[in-house]
Amino acid sequence: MMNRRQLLGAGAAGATTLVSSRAWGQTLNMGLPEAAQMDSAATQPPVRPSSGPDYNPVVTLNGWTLPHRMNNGVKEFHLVAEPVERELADGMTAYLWGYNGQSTGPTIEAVEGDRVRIFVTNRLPEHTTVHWHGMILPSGMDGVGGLSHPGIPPGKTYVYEFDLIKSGTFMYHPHGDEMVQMAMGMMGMFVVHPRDPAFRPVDRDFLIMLNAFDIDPGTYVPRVMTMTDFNLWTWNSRIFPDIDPLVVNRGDRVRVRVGNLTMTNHPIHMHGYDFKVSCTDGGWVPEAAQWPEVSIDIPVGAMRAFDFTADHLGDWAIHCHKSHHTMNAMGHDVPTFIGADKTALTAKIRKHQPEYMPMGTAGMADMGTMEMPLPDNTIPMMTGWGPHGPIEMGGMFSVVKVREGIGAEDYSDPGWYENPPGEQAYEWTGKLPDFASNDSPETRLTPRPASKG
Ligand SMILES: [Cu+2]
Repeated sequence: MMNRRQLLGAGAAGATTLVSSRAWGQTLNMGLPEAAQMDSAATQPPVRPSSGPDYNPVVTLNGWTLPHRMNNGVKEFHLVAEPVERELADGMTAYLWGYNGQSTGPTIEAVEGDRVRIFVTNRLPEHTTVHWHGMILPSGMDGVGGLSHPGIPPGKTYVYEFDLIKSGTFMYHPHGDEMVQMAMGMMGMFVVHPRDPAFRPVDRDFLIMLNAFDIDPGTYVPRVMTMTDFNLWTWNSRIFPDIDPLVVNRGDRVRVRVGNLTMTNHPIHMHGYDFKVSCTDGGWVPEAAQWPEVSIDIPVGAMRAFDFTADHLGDWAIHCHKSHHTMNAMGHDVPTFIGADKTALTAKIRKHQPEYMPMGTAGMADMGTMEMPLPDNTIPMMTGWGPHGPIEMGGMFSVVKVREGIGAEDYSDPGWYENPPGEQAYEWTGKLPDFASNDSPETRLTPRPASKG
């Protein structure tokens, strides 16, 4: 007579060939895998594979990779959908919904050909599902609540199980009360590495999920009914100046994978380089079909990965090219005062409000240096200090830091780049300094053509 464990095992065995029901019964029914938790918004080091095919793991900016366990040849993961507190930047925390302690959720990494079993426990106050965006899988595993399977009720755990038949960059998010749950921060990325480690290998592989929130200054919970007028544009639920830099050793092959689960497109622009789109969430782009770009538009509900070789030393901005998306918590119904003379008005207002500051008549750059008292739990619209002054950015902005001598596993911030003599814009004071005619190969990317004559 079989006990309950053996019966469960017998049901799940299906067509697999096993030595004895007792042996696999013990391994198959291990109970729920541990649900790892993360309490930090710091970028966690990449997790090298401990078994199976080798691959170069990804680095999720201000994120982490979900651990797995092997169970009878199946990679098992445990996602927990739950309310989380996420530090968007120093001085601003949001009350979101996410996975395993964070929003965005942890990155799932596996290998083409793997079978994965993903336990999803719902600790939200309403049902949820997980849709595996871009994956080719059985219809009933697709995670559309009501269509693929019933919603996962609060307190319950569902199991998704499927084979990873192709490599690439995919995403996961709820497909039940989707508008609310995604506005609350529920999303993550799912990277399937090629089975052949020699297929388009890179040395550094960064992941960015574009997301957005509408959180009034001084409050903690996003407005979930906002459609387009978000005030916080985030990468992996993080805003500049606290998005970590992309640290790269000179000469590295680098890939940046960018997913977009916001409600608008984001043209991601990287300075100092040109690059090519190597992969979409539909698959790898054949090399003959790639063309050079310096900005790539990431459409809504899509992923684009681009590759480049890090030949050029320096601190290179990488950001969304929609200028409103590199601002933090700003209001959009503010009048424009460019060119207006507020002198007389200022005198009148100051009779009643002595601290009044006239703003905006000469542009808004003074916002970058001003230290006005702010409500609790917000950060300035334009902020961040570089080696040469205020950077006046926010939101979707970071820096690619290319240096000599960065160790293979080192992602720590190397500080600011020091421009060599002759390689930094300078003030004209009436005559050119000596370095202006310096022909040293270190200070020129291309040698000056020999003069004719
Ligand atoms: Cu944008």
